[in-house]
Amino acid sequence: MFEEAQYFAPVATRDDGSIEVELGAGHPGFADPVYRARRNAIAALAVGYVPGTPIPTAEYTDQEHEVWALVSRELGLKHHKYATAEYLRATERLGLPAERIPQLQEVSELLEPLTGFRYVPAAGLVPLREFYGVLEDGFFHSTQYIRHHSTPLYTPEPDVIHEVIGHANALASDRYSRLYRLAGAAARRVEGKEALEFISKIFWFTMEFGVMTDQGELRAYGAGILSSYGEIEEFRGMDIRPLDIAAMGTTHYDITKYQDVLFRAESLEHLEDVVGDFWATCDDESITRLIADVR
Ligand code: NLE
Ligand code: FE2
Repeated sequence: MFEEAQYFAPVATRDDGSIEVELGAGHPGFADPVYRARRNAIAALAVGYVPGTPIPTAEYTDQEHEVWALVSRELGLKHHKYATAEYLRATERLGLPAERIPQLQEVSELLEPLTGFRYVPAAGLVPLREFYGVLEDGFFHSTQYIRHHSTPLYTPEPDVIHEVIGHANALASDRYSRLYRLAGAAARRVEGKEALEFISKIFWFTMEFGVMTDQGELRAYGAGILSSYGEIEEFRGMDIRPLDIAAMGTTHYDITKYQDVLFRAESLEHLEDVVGDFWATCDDESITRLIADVR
């Protein structure tokens, strides 16, 4: 029940000190050596990063900027139809560039005055407790490389489009960013691995892939749906279940595919009441009880 889908890819250091970020065989860039080299070089910028210092600049190629511009345009159109009003308001507040990839430093500087959130570059593999824990302090770990140009509509791993168009826009909302911070506080409060994984699954089915009733229809607020112009066209047809802490915390998912099980909140207040309150109050004992009830 608790096999962990890897969120960030593992990183290996080669003998010459350069790094290799693991890439699954199903990734569209798997057989493209030029892409793999770019991904490794951009990921290397994050190695040794000290929080609070400027995030190193990634010199993106024209082709990479074009991928951003294309995805940005497609998502801009689809968000009006499929994203929640709160997310749409937050995108206006943040004001990301549409024609070029913004630097993470720039994203961080746009975000901080709004909700206090700052970006931290991640080469790969950030331990769960670290990734979630620092959310409480307003730090968000982010990849800096971009998806493969052959498949702009969907990528099976977090990339700069997902982190920024999906997450930074949501983090520009006072109410969503508060939920991220509560997830962080919960992750720090628990001691057991099972409890931490339970919290991370609630995060997955809400801040990553959450949907809710909004303006009378099913709309997405989860970053993983909002960063893919392929998946965003499909989520309304998936298996939509009622928001339920025990169910979300124990349902298996595969990060590399369109999510076929989604959980629906009835409103933003409903999400805050159920998930916000859970994160604000949960501990190892209460989570163990929830898991036992499901089994
Ligand atoms: N599938 C997402 C996208 O294509 O934007 C990225 C991974 C989200 C966990
Ligand atoms: Fe994400």
